[in-house]
Amino acid sequence: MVRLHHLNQSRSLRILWLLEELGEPYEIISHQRDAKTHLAPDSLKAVHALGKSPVIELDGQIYSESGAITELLIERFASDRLRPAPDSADYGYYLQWIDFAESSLMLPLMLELFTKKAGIDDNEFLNGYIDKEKTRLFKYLDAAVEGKSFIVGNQLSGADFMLSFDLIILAQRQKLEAYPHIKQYADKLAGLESYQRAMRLEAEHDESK
Ligand SMILES: N[C@@H](CCC(=O)N[C@@H](CS)C(=O)NCC(=O)O)C(=O)O
Repeated sequence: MVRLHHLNQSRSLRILWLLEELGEPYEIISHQRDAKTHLAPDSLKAVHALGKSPVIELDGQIYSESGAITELLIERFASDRLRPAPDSADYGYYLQWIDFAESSLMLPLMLELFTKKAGIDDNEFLNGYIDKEKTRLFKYLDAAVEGKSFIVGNQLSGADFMLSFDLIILAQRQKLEAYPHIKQYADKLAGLESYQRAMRLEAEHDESK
C-alpha cells in the first residue's frame, strides 16, 4: 500500500489528487506547517533527509519529488489511462509538461513568494524579472490549453496533476481574466470528482484552518 506523507497547503496536493484518481488503497500521514515560518515540521525530516513534501512510501522504499512520484505511480497503477503511449509523439509532451510545472513555471512563482516574504518586493531587478517571466510563461500556457480540457492530447494525464498545484498558486495571486484559456482549463480540472475529493481531504488534514 502507498503511504503519502502529506504537508498541508503543499505540492503534496498533486499526489493526493492522483491517489484519489487511481483508486488504489493508500494511507495519508499528516504533517503540519509551522504557523510562523510556514516550513515543514521535524516529523517530515524523520521520514526523508530533505524534510519536504510530498514523500511516499512504496514497497518499503521512500521517494520524494512530486514529478518522479507522479510518473512512478502512473507507471505502476495506470499506465493504460493516465499517460500517452511511450511510442507516441504525445509522450514527449507529457514529460515536457511534467517538468514545466515544477521547473520553468515554479521558478517565478517561488521567487515572487520569497521576495514578498523577505520584504524585498521593491527590488527593481527581481521584480522586473518576475513580471517578465510570469507574463511569458502564462501566455505560453494559455496558448497551450486553448480549446483543451487537458494539457496533453485529449486525456487526463500526470502532466495535469502536476500543473494543478501551479494553477492553485496562480489563481491565488493573479486575476485570470487575462488568461481565459488557463481559467477554463483550471475550472475543468477543479470540476473533476477525484479533484474535489482530494480538496476535501486537504481541508480535513489542514489544521491551520
Ligand atoms: N521539487 C520538490 C519540491 C518539494 C517542496 O519544496 N515542498 C514544499 C511544499 S510545497 C515543502 O515541503 N516545504 C517545506 C519546507 O521546505 O520546509 C517536489 O516537486 O516535490
